[in-house]
Amino acid sequence: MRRSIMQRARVNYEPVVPLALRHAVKVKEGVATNSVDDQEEIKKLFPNTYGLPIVEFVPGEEHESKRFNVGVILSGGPAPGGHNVITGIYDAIKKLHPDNKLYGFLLGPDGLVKHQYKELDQDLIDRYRNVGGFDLIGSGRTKLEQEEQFEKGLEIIRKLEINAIVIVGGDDSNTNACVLAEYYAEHHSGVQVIGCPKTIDGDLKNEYIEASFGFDTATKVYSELIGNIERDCNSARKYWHFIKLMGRSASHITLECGLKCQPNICIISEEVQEKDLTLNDIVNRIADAVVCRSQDGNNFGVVLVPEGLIEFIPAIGRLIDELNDLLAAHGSKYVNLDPEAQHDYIMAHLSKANAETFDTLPDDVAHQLSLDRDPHGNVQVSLIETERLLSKMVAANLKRREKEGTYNGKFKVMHHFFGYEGRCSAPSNYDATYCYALGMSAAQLIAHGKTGYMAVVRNTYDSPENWKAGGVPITMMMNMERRNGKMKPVIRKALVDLNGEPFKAYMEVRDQWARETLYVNPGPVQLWGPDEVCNQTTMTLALEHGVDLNLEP
Ligand code: FBP
Repeated sequence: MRRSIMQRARVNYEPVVPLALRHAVKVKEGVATNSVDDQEEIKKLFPNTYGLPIVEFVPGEEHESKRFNVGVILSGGPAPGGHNVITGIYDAIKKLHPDNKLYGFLLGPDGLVKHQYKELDQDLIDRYRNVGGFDLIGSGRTKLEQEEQFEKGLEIIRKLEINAIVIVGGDDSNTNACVLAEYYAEHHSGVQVIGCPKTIDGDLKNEYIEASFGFDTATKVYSELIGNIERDCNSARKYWHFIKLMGRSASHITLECGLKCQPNICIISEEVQEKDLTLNDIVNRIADAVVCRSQDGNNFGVVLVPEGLIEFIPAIGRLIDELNDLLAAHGSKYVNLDPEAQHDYIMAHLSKANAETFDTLPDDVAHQLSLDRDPHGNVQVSLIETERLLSKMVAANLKRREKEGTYNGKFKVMHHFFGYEGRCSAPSNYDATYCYALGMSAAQLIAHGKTGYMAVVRNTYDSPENWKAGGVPITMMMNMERRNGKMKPVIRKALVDLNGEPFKAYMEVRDQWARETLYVNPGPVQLWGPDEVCNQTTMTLALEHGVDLNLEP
């Protein structure tokens, strides 16, 4: 892919390396850990990687490091900063021993199983510093859980003399990393496995993981777009914009963008679930705001809708749980039926209460919920057009109010879905620096013989020099959950905490934001920087005036 001027200039950005990782390090071990729940089951499933201590890197003595090779896998949806994890690993392992090698497995975990890889050399690495996307090696969602997959992986690991695998991913992929670490430890294969916390969704976090990388950049990019829409909305004054934002389950992205941009309505799925709200309750709340604003002559507004909403509406959540089990148990018979027969099949097999809920859903939503799950058993919520569903229902609600004589405004809508627009964008300074440090931490965990750990970097609200680095045993974050009809060990997702400060801050102002127009436009992330990034005309104008743009391949 041809590199843009911004990309070529941004390569020169130097992430600040935390003091904790700048020189030789040794490991300071904490006390033994326990899983967040279901301790007995998790311990039984992970006898070799359970109960390990949390580790922190502190200054140590310089000494000659053993030579080792590393394989890296990018797993799941892209997130800004992934390339910096790779450059961080590369620089750190080369510093430990110049003959160390880094291999990238292509297109996710599949690359390991199918033996598709490339060696990452200095030239390649240098081209991808601070560059968004995952395209250096690609990503994929294959679930690593079968013994044959682990054994196939072992063949290529042996061939390339790899000592450790780093899996960069979200909660599901890091669960896989832990399963792989346990398998290789149990079979004394001498292969270490380290995880790295990635996902724009922001739901892989806990006491030790402050943020999953990508969340910072993605929310900045979405907020820039939302801010622009708000400005248009306040200029043209004629549309209600329904904006769906990515985040498969948790509403962290929606809340963060809401706080940054101050839209009229910001729906938080976790609140919907906690208060046992129905789709109609949500629609009523939006319609109330539309009516109230129209009384002041403001027939426009902005509504933020989290992508995962549908699963958090309790009645629909119960329906999805039963559908998951049904599809897992009857999958092969069911997939060959035509859509109408699939609908009848589902209606015949669901419990009465869930069949009633299923029957009330618009056809397209019912159809999406009846489709195959992703390899981790998740409904593909990014394909459900919740923003259209809500706006249609609000329009019907307003029609009713019009007939009753309680509303006579105008309601014209625009729909947007922001997800893919942000998850491959150039990493913000935070994500560039954070990811580079995560890569370095992963390398140090490997050098210190650790396995079954997730690389962590903490204190990231302080200046980067003072960030702390280390590792947390992955088993510590696990509990048992139902997936594809079976109880499985998985990393517990961090949902929006309704008692946390971000949500409380929103609660205090939301009534006022719903009524008034208090939009904020945060602007673009790369608003300042070197001239060649910020002070360029359009390429059209430059080319029209004979400027040589050096369109290097
Ligand atoms: P990860 O959890 O793998 O980081 O992916 C997050 C995400 O971007 C979600 O926000 C979204 O629901 C999903 O991926 C979309 O998946 P796909 O890339 O398969 O369309």
